Amino acid sequence: MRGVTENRDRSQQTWHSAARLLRVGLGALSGLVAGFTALAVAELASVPVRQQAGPVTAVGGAVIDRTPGAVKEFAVRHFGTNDKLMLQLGILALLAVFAMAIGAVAVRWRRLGAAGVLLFGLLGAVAAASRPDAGSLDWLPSAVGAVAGAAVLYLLAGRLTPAGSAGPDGAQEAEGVAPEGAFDRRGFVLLALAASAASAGLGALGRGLNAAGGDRAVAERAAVALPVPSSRAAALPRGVDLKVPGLSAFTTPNPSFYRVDTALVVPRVNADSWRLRIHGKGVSKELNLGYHDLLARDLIERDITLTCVSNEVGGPYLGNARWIGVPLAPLLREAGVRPPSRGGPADQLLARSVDDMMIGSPVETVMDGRDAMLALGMNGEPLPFAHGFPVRMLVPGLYGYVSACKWLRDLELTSFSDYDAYWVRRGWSPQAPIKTESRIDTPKPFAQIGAAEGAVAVAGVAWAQHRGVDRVEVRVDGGPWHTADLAAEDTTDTWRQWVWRWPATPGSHTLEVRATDRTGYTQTDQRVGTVPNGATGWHSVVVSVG
Ligand SMILES: Nc1nc2c(c(=O)[nH]1)N[C@H]1C(S)=C(S)[C@@H](COP(=O)(O)O)O[C@H]1N2
Ligand SMILES: [Mo]
Repeated sequence: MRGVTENRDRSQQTWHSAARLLRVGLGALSGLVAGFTALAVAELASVPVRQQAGPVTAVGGAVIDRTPGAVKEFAVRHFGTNDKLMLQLGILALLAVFAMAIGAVAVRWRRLGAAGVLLFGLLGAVAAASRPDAGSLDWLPSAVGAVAGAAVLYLLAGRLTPAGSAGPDGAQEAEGVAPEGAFDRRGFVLLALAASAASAGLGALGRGLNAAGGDRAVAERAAVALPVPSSRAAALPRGVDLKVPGLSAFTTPNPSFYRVDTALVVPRVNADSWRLRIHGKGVSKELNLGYHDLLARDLIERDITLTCVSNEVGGPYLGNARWIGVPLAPLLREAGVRPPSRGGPADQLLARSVDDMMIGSPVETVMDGRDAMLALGMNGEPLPFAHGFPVRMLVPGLYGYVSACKWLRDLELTSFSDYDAYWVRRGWSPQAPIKTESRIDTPKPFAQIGAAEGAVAVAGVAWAQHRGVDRVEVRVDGGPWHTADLAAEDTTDTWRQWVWRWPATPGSHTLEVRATDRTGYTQTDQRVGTVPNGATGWHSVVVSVG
């Protein structure tokens, strides 16, 4: 007798724990559905606010804002331009895990589960409101989404509790005989499906409407005809491009031009309503200009090689383009600005973007006669959105983070002592001219080179913007330096290709390169990292021949 009872107990226990497990699993699923609802509703709610206020973008942006320089370095280095995609996928994965946990909790404690969703919404709302460019309603999408998600979880969890399976009269509940495994399966499945479908619909609608806002900007950009610049760039000298296989093209095509910025969503600014304000210390006549005001001014066309301070030795974060823009110094003079050397009170030109990036450049440098410009065109077309449409700043010779503000909207004359720009607060130097560097583009690291090839073309680029590249040398296995052939020079503001024909011998070899600029400075072999003002050291590549 006793044995039989025990057996029955045990099988009932197994049944109970299996049922409990199923309910917990379905709870986790409910959490996922609720999370999906929250995100979808938030996406739709972000339409009247702004796309960047959506919770994933807001949290991602807040993470970026708080990421120390070194970690950002790591992300850029390992994920390249995919760093933002990785960040968003990471946030979504974390969110999914938490949503499942909250859902599992909600099976037992519905209110607690719903509160958990609201708490997450609060997190999103706080993140959104804390962005430097946050509008007063940026918290709203996260909040609305969280309320919808919490409601869905509360209802779904209700189907999973035995009480929820009770008839309208509550008979089962009252009798307390609901078997452990019993719950409103049909109700649960229907509700989960309905919530998922509705969320998918609302989310898609939100996405579509957000994209439509961008479409207007796309149409405006497509309608822009860049005027012929009054000061054109000379045709590229012959021999500026050595056309060695594997060597970077002299002019970098727009689609392959590197991109470094903090924007999770590329701003699609409407050119027609865009304004630029120039104001601040020492400005006697504030300027307020529209896009068409800039197009109507005298324009210059210049080749400039842009470089990111995060570019490691041998790294990919530089590119060369033919830019069209409004010369910046005359514009500043019109506003009454004098450089510090002429008694001007402001030494920092602080550029702000529509996404509230803040980039500070030395007024002295901007006004020293170099081709600092408000760029409107890049390689024959209006700036691509990813590169700052409608207007970005460029100062030849300075790293992008201290000169090249994209999606510009405001220029303020201020002082370095009064104001630290975005990257400066994160440990980077307030001022940073581009360092003289060189890179081996071919052969690639660890290339296997056939023995029969004879002279191997070792080729790459060297740059020392606004000083000019004077000489490039290559050495093999720490031996004597060999002077490479330099391509024709376009301008001192552009990089320069080089090639050295290497009489390769079989075996494993280390190739090293160093450049000397027109000031007579030869690149140091001392390796320093990118923080705080740019990497130094010789690029080296190990290859094997034979
Ligand atoms: N608005 C905005 N402008 C920005 C940045 C940014 O994060 N936001 N990054 C700067 C940095 S660090 C660099 S190197 C250049 C890169 O310009 P690109 O993306 O067109 O190559 O843009 C600069 N301008
Ligand atoms: Mo940069």
